[in-house]
Amino acid sequence: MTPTSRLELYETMVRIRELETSVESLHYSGRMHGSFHSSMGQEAAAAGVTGCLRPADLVTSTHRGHGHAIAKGMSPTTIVAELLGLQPGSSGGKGGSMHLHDIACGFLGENAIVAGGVPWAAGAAWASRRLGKDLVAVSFVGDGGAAQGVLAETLRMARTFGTPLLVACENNHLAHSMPSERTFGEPGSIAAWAAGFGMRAEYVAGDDVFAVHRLATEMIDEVRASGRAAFVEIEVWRVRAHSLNDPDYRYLPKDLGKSYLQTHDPIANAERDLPLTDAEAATIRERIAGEIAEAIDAALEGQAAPARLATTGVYSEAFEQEGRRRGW
Ligand SMILES: Cc1ncc(C[n+]2csc(CCOP(=O)(O)OP(=O)(O)O)c2C)c(N)n1
Ligand SMILES: [Mg+2]
Repeated sequence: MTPTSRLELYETMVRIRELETSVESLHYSGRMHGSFHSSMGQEAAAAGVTGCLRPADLVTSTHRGHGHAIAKGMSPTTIVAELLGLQPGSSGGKGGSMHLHDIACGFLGENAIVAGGVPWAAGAAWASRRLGKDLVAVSFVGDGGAAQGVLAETLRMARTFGTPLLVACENNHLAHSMPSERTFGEPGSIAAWAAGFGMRAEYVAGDDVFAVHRLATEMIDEVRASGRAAFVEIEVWRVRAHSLNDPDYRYLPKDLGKSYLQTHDPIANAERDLPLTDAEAATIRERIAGEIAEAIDAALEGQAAPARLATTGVYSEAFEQEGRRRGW
C-alpha cells in the first residue's frame, strides 16, 4: 500500500470516530431525538474492508452502520441531517440513524432488521453479475446477525448461484447482551461455521486496520475474479452500550469499553504503525474535527421533516397506484 492510502484508512477511522462522538453530544444536549448504535472501537472493520472497494461496488450495512456509510463515501452532512430528522437527510429526515443510504456511492443502506442486509447484498451482487458487470457486494453483519437463519440461507444460495458477495461479520462479542462466545464459541468460530458452506472464510483481529485491509483486498480480488462468495469474521469490541437507549446496562462491567480502547484502539494502533508523531496525529484529528463541525453546521440549516410527508415514500409508486385503484 502507498503511504497515502495507509493514511486514508487512518483518516477514515478518525472521521467515523469524530462524527459519532459529535452526534453523541448532540443527543445528550437534546438536539438529536432518538437513539443510535455507536460503532466506536469498530472503525477498522468499516475502513479496512470498504477501503479496498471500487466506487461502483456495493455495500449493505446494519443498525450500527454510520461507519460503513462514511467509509463508502457518504457525505457527513447528509448523514447528520438524517440523524437529526432534517430534510437534507438521505431518507428526508424521516428515517433516522438506521436509514442511511446513498445509491450514488454504492451504499445500498443500513438495515434495522438484524441480518436483513445480507440477502439484499447477495441479490444485488448476483443481478449485477448476470448483467455482465464485475461488481462485488459487501454485506456487513454482526455476530448476532450470524445467528439468524437468513444468513445461512443466503450463504447457501450465494454459493449455489455463484454470487460475488463478501460477508463481513463484525464479531463485537455481543448481540445486545448475549455474548458471542456463548452462541458460537471463541472468536474465529463464526468463520469456521461459515467455511462449512464450502466457501473461503477467514478470521482477522479488528484492532489493526492494515491487517483487515490486507486480508479484505486479497479476498475481494478473489471474489471478483471467481464470482464466488466468501466470508470474513472481524473481531472487534463494542465499546459503548448497545445503543444510547441503554446507558444503565448491567450485563457487563461499565469500564470494559474504556479499558479495551486503552489497549486495542484501532486509531491509536494505526498512529503507532503508520507511524505518526503525536503532533502529526493531532493536526489530522483537528482538521477532521473541523470538517465534521462544518458538516453539522450545514446539516442544521436544513428544515425539519414535515409531518405531512410521514406516509410518502413508504411504498413504491407502482404499489401506491395499485392501492388507489383497488381503493385501499
Ligand atoms: C430480526 C431482528 N431481531 C431482533 C432485533 C432486535 N435487535 C436489534 S440489534 C440486536 C442485536 C444484534 O447483535 P449483532 O448482530 O451482534 O450486532 P451489534 O449490535 O453487536 O452490532 C437485536 C437482537 C432486530 N432489530 N431484528
Ligand atoms: Mg454483535
